[in-house]
Amino acid sequence: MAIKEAAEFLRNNDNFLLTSHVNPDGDGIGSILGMAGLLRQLGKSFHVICADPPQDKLGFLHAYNIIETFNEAMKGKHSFGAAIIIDVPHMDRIGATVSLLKKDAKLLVIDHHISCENFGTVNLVLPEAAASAEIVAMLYDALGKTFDANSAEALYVGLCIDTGRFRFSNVTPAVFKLAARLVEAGAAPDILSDLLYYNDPIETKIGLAKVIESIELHDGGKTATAWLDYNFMNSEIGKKMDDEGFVNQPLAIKGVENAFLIREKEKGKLRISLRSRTDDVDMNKLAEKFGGGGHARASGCRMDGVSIDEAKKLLLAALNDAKK
Ligand SMILES: [Mn+2]
Repeated sequence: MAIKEAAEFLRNNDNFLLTSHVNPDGDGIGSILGMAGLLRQLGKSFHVICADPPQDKLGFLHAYNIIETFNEAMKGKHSFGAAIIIDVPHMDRIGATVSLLKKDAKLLVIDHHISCENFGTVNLVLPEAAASAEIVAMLYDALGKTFDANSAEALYVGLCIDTGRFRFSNVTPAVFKLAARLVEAGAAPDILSDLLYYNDPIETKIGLAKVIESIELHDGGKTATAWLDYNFMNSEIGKKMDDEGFVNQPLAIKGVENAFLIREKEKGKLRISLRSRTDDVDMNKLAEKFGGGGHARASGCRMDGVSIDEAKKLLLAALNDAKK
């Protein structure tokens, strides 16, 4: 039903703002580029604008150059009456691009976060989908369109990133079926894997060493914590490294079920990644206790005004409570 409504939304509107969350990641970018390909086939006009520049490492995507980064001057140029907002659980997360929307703008929200607030005029929110890219692909089918090579590549990247390289519990037969169709349409798994995962700047490897060194086991070895402090995060190395996958280091230890990675990018402001590889703890709920959210096995939150040590204690205590 929501699929039909979303397809209608695309048919009945035009001149869209197409956007994702602040600091857009592989699924956000892959999904909006995949959607851009669909809009082009529908003969629609649109602008792809995000609040922040996409990650450099996604620069290999063939459609990458259509992504614009928000600037204040855009306010005088654009006032969109319709927007497609992808991989965004609540309105604040689109950041400054909100100022490019008319007050009564119609919004199509496409998302797979369980915490999504359904803030759109039409909401296509499917928490069972592995990636927002999977939902965008459903819209191709609903509208009877086929993937062009650039869109297939972008959607494949979204799918690959949000399934942890087809490894997480969200991987279903449907994910592999879609991946197969995207490969048929031109996505090259070997080339894309190389570009995504075997292409690290040296700074990332040095950062990784630092994270591994910081790992501590708790709870009889079932929980692992790791951290990067303000000084390292703001060193020359810290600024150049890509720390996106770092939380997998503490998680990938034999016997570890839950992991927390604490990063202090700004003084006194902690960003925390929460991961689990069992269903014993809901990391979305745990993150919500601290004002964050995400998925049951992968979520994030922030803490202000506490030290890394205090944050560790708060997280471990909350984890203990969540298990009861
Ligand atoms: Mn996603």
